Amino acid sequence: DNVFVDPKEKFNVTTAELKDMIVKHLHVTQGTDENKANEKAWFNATAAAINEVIFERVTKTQKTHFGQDTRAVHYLSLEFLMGRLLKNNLCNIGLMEKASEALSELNQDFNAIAEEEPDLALGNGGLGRLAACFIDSLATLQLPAIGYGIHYEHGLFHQTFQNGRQVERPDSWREYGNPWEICRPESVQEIPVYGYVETKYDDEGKMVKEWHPGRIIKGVPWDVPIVGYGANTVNVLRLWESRASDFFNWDVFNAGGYLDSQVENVQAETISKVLYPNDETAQGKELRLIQQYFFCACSIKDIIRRYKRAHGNDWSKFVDQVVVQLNDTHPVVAIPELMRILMDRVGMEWDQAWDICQGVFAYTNHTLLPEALEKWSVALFEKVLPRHLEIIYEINSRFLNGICEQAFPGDDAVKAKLSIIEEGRQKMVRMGNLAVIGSFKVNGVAQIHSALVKSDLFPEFNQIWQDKFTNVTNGVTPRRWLKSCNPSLSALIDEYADVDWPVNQDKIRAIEDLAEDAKFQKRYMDIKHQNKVELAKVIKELTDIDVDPTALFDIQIKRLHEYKRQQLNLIHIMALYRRLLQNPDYDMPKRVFIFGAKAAPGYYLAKEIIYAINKVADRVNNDSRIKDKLKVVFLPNYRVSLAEKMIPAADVSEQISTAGKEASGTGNMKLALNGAVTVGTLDGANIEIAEEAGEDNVVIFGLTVDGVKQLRAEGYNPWDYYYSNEELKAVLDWFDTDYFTPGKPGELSEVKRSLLDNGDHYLCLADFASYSDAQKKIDQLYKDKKTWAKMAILNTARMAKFNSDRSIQDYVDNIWKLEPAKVS
Ligand code: 26Q
Repeated sequence: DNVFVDPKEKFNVTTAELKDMIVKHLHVTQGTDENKANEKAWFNATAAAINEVIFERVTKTQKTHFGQDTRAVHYLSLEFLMGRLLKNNLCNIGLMEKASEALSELNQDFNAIAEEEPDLALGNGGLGRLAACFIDSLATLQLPAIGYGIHYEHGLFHQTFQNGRQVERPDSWREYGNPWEICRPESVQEIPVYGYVETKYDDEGKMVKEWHPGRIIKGVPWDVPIVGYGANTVNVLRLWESRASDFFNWDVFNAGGYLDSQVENVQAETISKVLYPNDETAQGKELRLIQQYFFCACSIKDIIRRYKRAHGNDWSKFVDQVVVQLNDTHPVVAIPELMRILMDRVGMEWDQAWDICQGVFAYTNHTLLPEALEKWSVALFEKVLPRHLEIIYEINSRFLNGICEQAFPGDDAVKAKLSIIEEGRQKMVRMGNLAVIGSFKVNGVAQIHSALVKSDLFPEFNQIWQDKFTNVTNGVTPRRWLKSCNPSLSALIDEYADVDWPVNQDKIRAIEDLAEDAKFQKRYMDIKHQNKVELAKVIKELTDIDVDPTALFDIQIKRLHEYKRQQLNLIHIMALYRRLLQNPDYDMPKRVFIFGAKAAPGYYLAKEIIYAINKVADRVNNDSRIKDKLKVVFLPNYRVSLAEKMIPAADVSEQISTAGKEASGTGNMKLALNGAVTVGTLDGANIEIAEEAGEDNVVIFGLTVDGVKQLRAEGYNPWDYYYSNEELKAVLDWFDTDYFTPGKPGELSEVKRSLLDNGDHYLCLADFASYSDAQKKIDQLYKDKKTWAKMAILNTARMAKFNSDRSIQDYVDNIWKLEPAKVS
């Protein structure tokens, strides 16, 4: 039953046939020919050719799911950070080699053509990329699933550096069309916003609520096919685009007010115009609330439409057929929206509607940072969604007077804490509390994080509902993050592991036995070296910096955030630089520190840290005294497609967040899988990575979660560390000089200030000495080539736990209760 079919065996398309298909599309879809076509046209024609196979499978999959009336998961997320799709789709349908052959026989460079594709950057970072890995795994595991999100016109901004400072430019990923999406006009939805609520009484004297919306927005769905590995199941990602409603404003238009009617169009289209570039900080912006509601309302209507097609007005099976996973609190307004539809449209009583809601929604928490917990002012909510606010009040009062009163009789302090409404000068709606009260399961994303969700974030809710809180450790898809981004290492693994390792990742354990085999070590490290040569070329192209591929490549790639502590990495680099200046024979292997990170445009200190890294890089890279022993590279515009080039070339993976702050991390998993040794704190999934890889194959440093709590309780004073560590003091004082910004002393002082005057919130100084020792240990290990190769190999061999297929199977077993559906 579970016989694995190598994707390569799946479609018996020959290279010659594929060539004909590509050329045909050059003619009929691109309106050009083999002689005239540029690389963009070749890319589009190649995509169109493989879409012949893919869209066939979309239809088959949907027919199967409808025919078998399967239960399905609906993954609601404001973000899907998909990256490029050409190679991934080719990999998953097993046509990678043939497509590459076909194009080279047509005298085209396959890699150059793949580079033409813009990233689908419809997300900020970890949370958005997790959603992308999850829908890949859902399709691979042949599970009935649909991803719902927003069809942003502009994804995450494009980053450049001007004089070392971040400059943002808009990202226009579909300016010239996108071959992977199809519009579904037959499934358009109309979404109300604004207006007021009228209370009425029907014939039987029952109170009914009628929402008179101020505006109607049209939601247009675009479907992106999600090809499972082996292409048995091809699910879809459905992205909603906002438009002005057709029937609105014809009066104004006909009365000659053409321009006035355009204002409404512009406002409606603004909703899906741009992705908010913040992560981990929620600002209460009206447009953001409308974005959230718009896509939730479209998605809930779509779910109900599909359910009704199978079950008509019989609502009794809804909770058996539908589960909705909420990716953080961002889509939580879906809960009151479903209540509204069930009561105001279907005519259900409260209890029945509430039972359905509680049977349908589950919520994933991705952060404990207080600034990231979403709150909306009651006044704003009332203006945009007046009926939803009423429903939220009702949910709240039933909870406080019912379950909460039973659990904590008369305890007003607990009630104030658990209330969905925060009282104060500005009343606020707490989306986290609504999410917990309205969901049947709440999960964190790594063991330690889930434990902290229970003990620190929602302890009273955990007391009320012990079975509600659970853990699902994150994962990443080995198809994109090993097979397709690191083809040489994959080919080596193919020789020793069964062909099905991309789905049964524990098969890679086969190379454990070879970890100390000199020949295998050489082959493994030769591949690593070749990947570093390739990355060195990219570095040269993007920054004009020359780096030596025999040097240790040390990589920190993630959003720029104080808690992720790129500034700790920076002060350690400065300490190394100082050691080399003081002692040119200072014993360390050549090292290249490589960064990739975007800062939220409004995050002042994050941008100062980027500037400081760039300025230190300038000085260090051009200082002949240190003889290239140290290089610092900040690659601009970090994104999925750049990650795919950096990760296979990493020797060291920097995972150095303050303990208790990084919910999980997923870059840590990708880097370890590709043989990088983690330098990390005991935070998020680092803990589980260390367990799996083995304590000897990672380098752990710094305070633990308990250590952090204890230090804070004692009263943390960064000045103590400044005065007691001569090197640390010298490095911090360097920020105030003009050493890195000639003629402009003090340009980097903000970084120092945040670490001293402003209290060093993330304990960089407390962890500095331990971090520096960890790096010395890395230096020693790297010098011993055999030991290093063994560590790298064992990291690759032992990462099976972090396959997102395992994460999805955990969701299926503990939360979703889904069955796979075989598509013939
Ligand atoms: C909220 C309100 C308004 C505007 C923006 C936001 C917003 C957007 C994105 C808040 C947070 C995010 C993103 C959070 C995120 O990426 N969290 C990361 O999730 C990963 C997947 O679970 C974890 O591995 C990381 O540890 C966590 O930081």
